[in-house]
Amino acid sequence: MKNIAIAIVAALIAFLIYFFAFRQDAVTTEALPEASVNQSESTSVPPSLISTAAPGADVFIISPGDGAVVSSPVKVEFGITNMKVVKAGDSTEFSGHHHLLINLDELPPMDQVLPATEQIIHFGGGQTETTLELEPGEYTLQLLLGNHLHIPHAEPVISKKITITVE
Ligand SMILES: [Cu+2]
Repeated sequence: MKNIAIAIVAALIAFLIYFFAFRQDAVTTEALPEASVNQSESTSVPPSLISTAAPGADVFIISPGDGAVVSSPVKVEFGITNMKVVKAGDSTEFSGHHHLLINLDELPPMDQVLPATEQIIHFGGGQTETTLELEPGEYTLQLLLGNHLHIPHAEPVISKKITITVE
């Protein structure tokens, strides 16, 4: 029975990796909805699936700078300290992949698999930059590292939230 349970869990994890791996890059953000992450229906993952972050781990947005006035398309560069950027599915110690949070007022649960939405963009290919097509307006951007299973680390590695204006 134990083997069957392990097989089921392995299949589920494989599916999640497959699901997210094909959802990067194609980023369009016309008509972003207001932040709305539903926390009521999800459940926490087992602690064994949550990874530890290295001491001093940090992520930050290299550019644009906080308060920048830019024109679309907007190139966003991701910075990282004391952690390694890897592809989704790679469970190397002290590693993860970037997630860009756009206009997200309320953070998603930190002990669950991050959903893939227009406001939570996964970079499961290990990308360290992206280009956003944005309508004119004000936007907030924030980075959040996820582990091989798209789950934030035990001490979430999350950037300061910046605000940019697209002209
Ligand atoms: Cu992810």
